[in-house]
Amino acid sequence: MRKQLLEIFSEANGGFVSGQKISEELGCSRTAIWKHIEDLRKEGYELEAVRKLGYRIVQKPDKISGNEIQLGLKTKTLGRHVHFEESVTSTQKIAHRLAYEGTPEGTIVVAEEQQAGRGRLDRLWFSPKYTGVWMSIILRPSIPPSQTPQLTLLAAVAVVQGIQEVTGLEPDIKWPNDILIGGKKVVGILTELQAEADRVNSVIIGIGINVNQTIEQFPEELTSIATSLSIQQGDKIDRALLIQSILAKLEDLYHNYLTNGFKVVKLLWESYAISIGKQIIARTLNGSIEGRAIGITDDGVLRLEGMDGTIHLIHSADIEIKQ
Ligand code: BT5
Repeated sequence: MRKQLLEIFSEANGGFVSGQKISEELGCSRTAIWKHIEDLRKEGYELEAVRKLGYRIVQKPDKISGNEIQLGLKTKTLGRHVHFEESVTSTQKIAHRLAYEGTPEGTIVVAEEQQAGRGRLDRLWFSPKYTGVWMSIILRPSIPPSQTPQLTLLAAVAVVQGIQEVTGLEPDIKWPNDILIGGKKVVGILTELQAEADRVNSVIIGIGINVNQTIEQFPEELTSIATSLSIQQGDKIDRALLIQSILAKLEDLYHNYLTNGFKVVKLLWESYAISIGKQIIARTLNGSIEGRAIGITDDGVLRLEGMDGTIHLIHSADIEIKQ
């Protein structure tokens, strides 16, 4: 009932909907409607009620929910199953469990807060309440495990395009998984696998986006390296809309990738990448290599030309771009 009511308001696009129309469409009494309206108010919706005109939504709550994400979603599979929670340790952890239990491809896990959000190599990802997008997406592509790093790059392209569409900002990608604005990190992507030796069961793409934090809301150790979309754009950003836009871009790219391979993704990725052509230091688990980033291979591996002209293939590293 609540979902139907929100759909009616969503169709009205901010305009008034009469009590009579609502009661006809929902098949319930005016008193029942009034109760649902009160429930929406308690959830943080600001509703205006005017005699003879009816009700309209003035402001949605600064919260996201499974409903908010699904209303107006333009995808066929991504986000059609939403597992939403207010507070979790990590959305990745839940997504792993759901993937293992056989949840359909495209299921997403979204939380308002992560108490132990994770980055790569067990690093922490700061994920405070009501301000960001903390989301894990479950895909089940028929590709060998060696090709899954391509999906990290694919996800980065989709996130950049979603951010561009919703905010007008123009983010950069730093190989492999960071999205930056003005040199500061605004998004981190973590791709994890459930696989056998030669077969992928599921790929879990974790996306963390700083959306509405103010600079004061970041812990001190992050203030010089991190930023949020709203700091950059100057306005509050609708997180549900951002999720919808990213899912739509991701679905398009993913289908294109499954049909035509990595080529299109590679071209798009290169057009957003800031590290290519620059002097960089790649810090890997086996030590650091300094040189010029000259591109990525068809598998999404970074090609780095060392000081002595040797070409190194970097599969996993932290990159520092030298000025
Ligand atoms: C990443 O790791 O950038 C991947 C982050 C993925 C987070 C998402 S949120 C949804 C899903 N559920 C999870 O539990 N995780 C995924 P890495 O490249 O290792 O970067 C981690 C480093 O970024 C930390 O060591 C900090 O220096 C910095 N950092 C931590 N929180 C940050 C934040 N909110 N914004 C910017 N930088 C941050």
